[in-house]
Amino acid sequence: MIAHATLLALLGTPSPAKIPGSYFGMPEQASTIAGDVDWMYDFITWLCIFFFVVIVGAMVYFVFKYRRRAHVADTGGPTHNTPLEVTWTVIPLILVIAIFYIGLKGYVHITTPPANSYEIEVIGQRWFWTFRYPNGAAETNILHVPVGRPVKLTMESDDVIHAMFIPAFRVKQDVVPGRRTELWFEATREGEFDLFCAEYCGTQHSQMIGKVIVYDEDEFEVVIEELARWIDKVPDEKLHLAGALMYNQCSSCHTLDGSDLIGPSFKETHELFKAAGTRQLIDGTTVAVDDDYLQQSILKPLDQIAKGYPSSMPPGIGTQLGDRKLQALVQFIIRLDEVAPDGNLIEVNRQDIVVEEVEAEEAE
Ligand code: HEC
Ligand SMILES: [Cu+2]
Repeated sequence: MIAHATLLALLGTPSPAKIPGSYFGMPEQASTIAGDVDWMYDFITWLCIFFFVVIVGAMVYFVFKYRRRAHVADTGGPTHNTPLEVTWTVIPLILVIAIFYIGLKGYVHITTPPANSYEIEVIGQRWFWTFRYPNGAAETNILHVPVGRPVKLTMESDDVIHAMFIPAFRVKQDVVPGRRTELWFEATREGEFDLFCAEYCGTQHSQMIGKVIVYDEDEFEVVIEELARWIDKVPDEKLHLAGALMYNQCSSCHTLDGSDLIGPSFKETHELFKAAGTRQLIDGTTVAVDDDYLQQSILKPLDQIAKGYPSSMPPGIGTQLGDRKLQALVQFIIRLDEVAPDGNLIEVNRQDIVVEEVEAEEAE
């Protein structure tokens, strides 16, 4: 940012650090680049305001001063003024070159992740985000990151174009099927910030929202460690409660109260299971709604499509889960009357369902 500072000095404006946030309704600043982005935004806006006032002011003034009056002869007016024309060409030229230069520097900076970045894999799907960490931990719609360390997101889409947008960090990047895109940031403050999909991706696009949680480095390690292993610490008889914690991955398409969304309500599926009922598939066959059907429906959503519904369940959803999480979701549907008695999910806390000793049993 040396050149940045030099230019600021040249332009006679205060250094960015001294500007108290943004004047133009930007959200809070929580990353290393947020201050620079806002400074540039404010600078361009003030520049526009300044020239608007000067140019429109002069125009209005001249309209009055040189308005047509009866006793003044029409002399034709000036046609040319070299010093004036050079001035109004050179000053804007310097300004736009300065803006381009700072912009280019900033662009190169925000598109080049530092070599020591912490890497997180991101998958965008209609209509949720999955974040996967180097230790195998995964979480939906909640991105955990350390403060004061560059974080690089490597992003892929499983279906259509999405876009990762974290306003407080001032970063936004398209997530495109068939291509890996990257985005990096370094959070400067601990706390919770909004995360959005910023590319219209279908009917439930507005549900594709999440949170970034920023921790100090030690706490971050603990959270990620816990995230990788929590499901192994849930005893079998509480797996349905673990499933309840994962329901947010399914909620954009499956309700709990019997109403249809994109897919059948889990209430209906649950009732079919209890009644040992069957499901008609689009290929004309009928299949029993049993444990196996539930598992296969989650693992390979495209193999058995329930009649009357689109084949729009994301194929990748089950393969990312691992066996125990898959069991948790199956148990969640089987025991739905306990987890969502009246169509509303009961409150479940991860701390309440994990048991430390179980880990040893499950490990062998
Ligand atoms: C993008 C929408 C979408 C999401 C997200 C989604 N599903 Fe589905 N799901 C569907 C559709 C559509 C069907 C019906 C067509 C079919 O059988 O694949 C379906 C069918 C099912 C079935 C079969 C139900 C029955 O009654 O026949 C199960 C079980 C299921 N989903 C579980 C899940 C679970 C568990 C999740 C979350 C981890 C999930 N789905 C997420 C769209 C979705
Ligand atoms: Cu999206």
